[in-house]
Amino acid sequence: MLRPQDTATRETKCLSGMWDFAFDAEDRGQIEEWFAHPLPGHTEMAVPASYQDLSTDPAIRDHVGPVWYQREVRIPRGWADDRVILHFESATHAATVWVDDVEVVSHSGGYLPFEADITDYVHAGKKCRLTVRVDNRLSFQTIPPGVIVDSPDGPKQKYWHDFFNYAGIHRDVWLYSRPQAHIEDVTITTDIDGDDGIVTWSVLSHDADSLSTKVTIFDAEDRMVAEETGASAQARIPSVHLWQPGQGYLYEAEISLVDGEQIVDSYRQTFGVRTIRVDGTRLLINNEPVYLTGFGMHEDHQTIGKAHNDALMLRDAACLEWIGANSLRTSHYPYSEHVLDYADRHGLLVIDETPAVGMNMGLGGGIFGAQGYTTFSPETINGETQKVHAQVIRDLIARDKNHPSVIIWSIANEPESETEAAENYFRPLFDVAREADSTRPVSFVNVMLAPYGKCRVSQFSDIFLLNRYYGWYVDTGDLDAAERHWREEMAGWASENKPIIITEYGADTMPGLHQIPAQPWSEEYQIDVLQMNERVFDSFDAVVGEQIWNFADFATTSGTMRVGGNRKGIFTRDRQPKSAAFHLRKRWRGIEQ
Ligand code: GCB
Repeated sequence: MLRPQDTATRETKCLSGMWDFAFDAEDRGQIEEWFAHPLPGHTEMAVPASYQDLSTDPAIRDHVGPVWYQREVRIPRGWADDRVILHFESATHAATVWVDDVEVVSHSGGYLPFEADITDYVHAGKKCRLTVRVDNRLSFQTIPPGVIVDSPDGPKQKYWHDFFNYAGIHRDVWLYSRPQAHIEDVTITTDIDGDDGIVTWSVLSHDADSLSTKVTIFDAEDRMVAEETGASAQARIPSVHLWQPGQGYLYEAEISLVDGEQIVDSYRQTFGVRTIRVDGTRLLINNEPVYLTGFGMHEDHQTIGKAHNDALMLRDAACLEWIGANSLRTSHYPYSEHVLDYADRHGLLVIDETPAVGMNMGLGGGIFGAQGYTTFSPETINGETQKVHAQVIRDLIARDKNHPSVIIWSIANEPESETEAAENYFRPLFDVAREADSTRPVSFVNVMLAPYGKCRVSQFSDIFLLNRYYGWYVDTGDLDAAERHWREEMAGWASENKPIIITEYGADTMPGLHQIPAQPWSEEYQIDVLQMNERVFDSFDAVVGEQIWNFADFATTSGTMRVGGNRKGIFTRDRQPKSAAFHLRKRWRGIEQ
């Protein structure tokens, strides 16, 4: 699937803005055919936004089930000869879409794009009614999983991941036009040969048997540097400008379907020329070792919840730069493509994660009350879930494969991984990822409950991604013991001849709480926990990256472990620094204050 784009042959119309909106607490909308007329009792809703925090009504924040969005749209009059596509960058977690009375697409999974060709149901220059039913329910067969529990007050959604179950249309909605014969997909991979870059592409087209494919490559100054014909072909860029950490140099491939001199369809794909390789305990980009600094993040903001907003993204990016972060993990789901575009342009390194989080009833038992469930079983996470999981891995890679910033695929966060059932569940999923992309390391994020020697899934990882809370969830307040235990465990992982990135470590911290001697929850203790971790990382060559949990405080489900959400942020939820931010700025950039 390509992104909506304005080119010589394609046009876009953004449908973000105000839509009509209705809750469907009793799930009657489909039977009553709400798509066929104005939504009953509708109010207004902003798109994109999570709907939960826009109101003051607890029933809205706690709503379990479908909500409906509706608006009219006029199809541009110039699109009469084109295909008309309706494209959603994401809708969380499941969506069904109607154009007037016709159902045009259904999609499951809250963080990846989907679209429908609606040409047959609309007319250029005429209006149509768009209706979208968005469902926030999670089950054992969704990624992430959850379960609906009945209660005297109605259904309650349980889930085992530590972030609030925001829902709604979280990213832009588009109408776009494309020609009848068109480009459907493009995959670009790169290599380096001496001073030159080698660019290999594969272009998939529809209804284009009699057409040829032409690819023209431009550098960042818009100078043409290579041109070749062929749907699967290669070009050489002499004296190539590499994409490097911190310097996101981008080329653009203009892909054209041509009939002689006539351009039938055209699409632009940016890319960077760089290589990634794991060599023993080193992670190499362009054959040079890299060390990752940065954070596990969240798409999470006051009021708009999980919606993407360019302005807020820029504030996050400014904080990342200020502190000296060169990387981030899209914990715990695929982020907006605009985040990856930004990372591409600025040379940020991204660990790109699927939404497979909360697949660990052992962990859930402690924090989220998952007692009584078995993680992998015919009644819980089962073969059907595994198929959905495989598809989400394919879809993530299909969406993000051309982003040079993406350097590692993470296929899950902290699943159960110490059991035979886990080994059987995950083995084929690593194969799925490697079949979809053989150019990047594949991994998953290991949890503390499956430490070195116990984990049965890490054997499949190209690189170890470890989340460890020494000094917080274990050895709380006792950093001497924490450091001793951490070193003992790290020695095990470091003996495996694979690189290690610590993808989570940290401590909940209330901004403004100061204590000497430092105690958990104080700003001083957060710094002490970081320093203890840094001593451990700095004494193992196999550690090639440190990503703190979390970039900023974020919303969670309510519970006795959370005070107004998760407070492990180095920045507050409104992106102001806690004391630890200055410590990190010194470590990562050498800048005092
Ligand atoms: C974890 C999870 C993350 C949580 C974090 C915490 O291990 O991966 O989603 O938010 O711990 O703060 O407990």
